[in-house]
Amino acid sequence: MALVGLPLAVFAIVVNFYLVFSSSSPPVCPANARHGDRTSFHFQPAKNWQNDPNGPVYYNGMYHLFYQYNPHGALWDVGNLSWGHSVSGDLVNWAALDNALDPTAPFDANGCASGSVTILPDGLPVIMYSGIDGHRRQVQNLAFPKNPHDLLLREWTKPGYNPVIPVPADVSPDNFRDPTTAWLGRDGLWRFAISAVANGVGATLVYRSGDFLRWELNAAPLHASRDAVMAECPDLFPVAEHGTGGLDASASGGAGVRHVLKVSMPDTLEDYYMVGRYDDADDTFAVPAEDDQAAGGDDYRRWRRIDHGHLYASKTFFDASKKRRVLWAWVNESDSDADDVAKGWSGLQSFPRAVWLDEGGKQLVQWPVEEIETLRRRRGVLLGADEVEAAGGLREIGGIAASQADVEVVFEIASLALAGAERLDPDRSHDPDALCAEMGAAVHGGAGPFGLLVMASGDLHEHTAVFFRVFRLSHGYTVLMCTDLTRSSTRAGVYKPSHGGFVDIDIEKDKTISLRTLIDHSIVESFAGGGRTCMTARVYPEHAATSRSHLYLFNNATDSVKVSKLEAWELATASVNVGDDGLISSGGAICGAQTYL
Ligand code: DQQ
Repeated sequence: MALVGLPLAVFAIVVNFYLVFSSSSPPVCPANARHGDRTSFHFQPAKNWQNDPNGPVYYNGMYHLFYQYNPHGALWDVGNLSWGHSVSGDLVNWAALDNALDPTAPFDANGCASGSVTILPDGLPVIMYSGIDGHRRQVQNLAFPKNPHDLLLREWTKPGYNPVIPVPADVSPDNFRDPTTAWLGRDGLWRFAISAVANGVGATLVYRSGDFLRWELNAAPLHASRDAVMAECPDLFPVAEHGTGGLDASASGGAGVRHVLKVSMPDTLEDYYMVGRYDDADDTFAVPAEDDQAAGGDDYRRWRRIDHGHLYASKTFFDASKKRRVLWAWVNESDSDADDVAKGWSGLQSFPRAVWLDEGGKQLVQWPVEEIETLRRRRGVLLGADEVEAAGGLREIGGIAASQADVEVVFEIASLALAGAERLDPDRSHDPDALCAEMGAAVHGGAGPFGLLVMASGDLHEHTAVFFRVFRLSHGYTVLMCTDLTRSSTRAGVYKPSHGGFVDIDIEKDKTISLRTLIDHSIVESFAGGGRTCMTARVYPEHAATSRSHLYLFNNATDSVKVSKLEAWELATASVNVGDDGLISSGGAICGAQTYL
């Protein structure tokens, strides 16, 4: 379906119709697609490399997602970085448009890097992005819709007066990038935050402007870390102290509102955040004293993780239509460059997540947006009793295609099982990845491991385990969540780490722990404790090319574990971006008889 070049009115109707209704009409896959790894409901362009989500916005009834895109190949190539652009009516089905930005001007000749969209008071959106100029300096540029009446924002103009912000004298020219969505202060001035290395220190800086064109750097950084050289892709957003609703970026600090500062650490490709207080007069962000101590002061690496797995460069936006805050993030590949070239693509976006503040006020809750339910088709059933036997128990969840599924299970932990929990040396609690690597899914324990085996071959030779292990502390208990990838693929050259993170819940009081996992061919996104700990992993099971995948509950603890809730759904394949050849290269069911669900 060619979407570019239609008259506007016809185009808008066609896009809306297409996005809402097309998921029921099976598209065809390109003959050369490597079907098994392509996803069925995660966002991907039809082909080539993508990385960071850029400028997500809800505008005039349509969701827009821009993303870092190399239109010329499946590998990272900074000089070619463009802004890919897709639109959606429901955050699930997407139509591809032409690139919004390409590196064509002196102020972005070496790449259009990351940035954000802000809606101005007259209702018009503006892009602010980091261009890499002809001298390889990172500068900040604006772009405006070419036709303000085009609801789809198909073409963007880069004014000749760019850059609006050149590199300041004390900032390193190759470390000045990734402007956030701007917010309006009570004094009527716009602000945005940006990553920089200023005077040799990694900092998140704030600029102010009365007209969005002339910007002045605030003397104090929003936040700085002595320990981090550069923290990129900052995001500062307000959260309500109570409830699950989201707030617009310009909701100022005050009663009932806190702020979250998130940064991305390039050395480890990990995203960290802290809930704190934003001072809207000084434009500084402070971590509450008690959390500052617990979290290790300004060292981002001791802040909370957005996701304990394979996920980076996250960015949120306020969805005015549903009054919620939604998070997107880049999920990189874990296979080899040669595999990516053979596939013809690289990189996914996480499934969009609604984000809000936990009632305790210290951590975020993340949950797949409710629109995922429009993809639910067949319901899975637990084969056998609602209990998973001790030391080797395995129960299959049957009746569904297990390679594109949404599974939620609640495990009930009896006090008896807790009594068997092993003691955790407090020194070891700083490295959950190492704990999970040492005590994988096959290592039997007192109160765990128990959880899910996903993307499992019939003989279990390949499987990915997402599981919990409860440990005893000097006071109370703690729950470790792991994703064990060691058996996830027999393919050579695949990175198969163990991901780990603690789940901040009171297991002794709750006596239950929940796990929701989205399985989509080569990605496994998990949400524990109702979304308080998230863990994303990439998997490349070889069996999926020739046979179906299975889904199990397992238990390698000393006592049996009761399943008090199970909701497992097979998901339909969404319409995610149409290729130039008019074909949709989605994974799964509709990619031909040789592909197995
Ligand atoms: N990727 C972008 C940068 C950002 C980094 C360029 C994070 O702007 O700092 O593609 O992945």
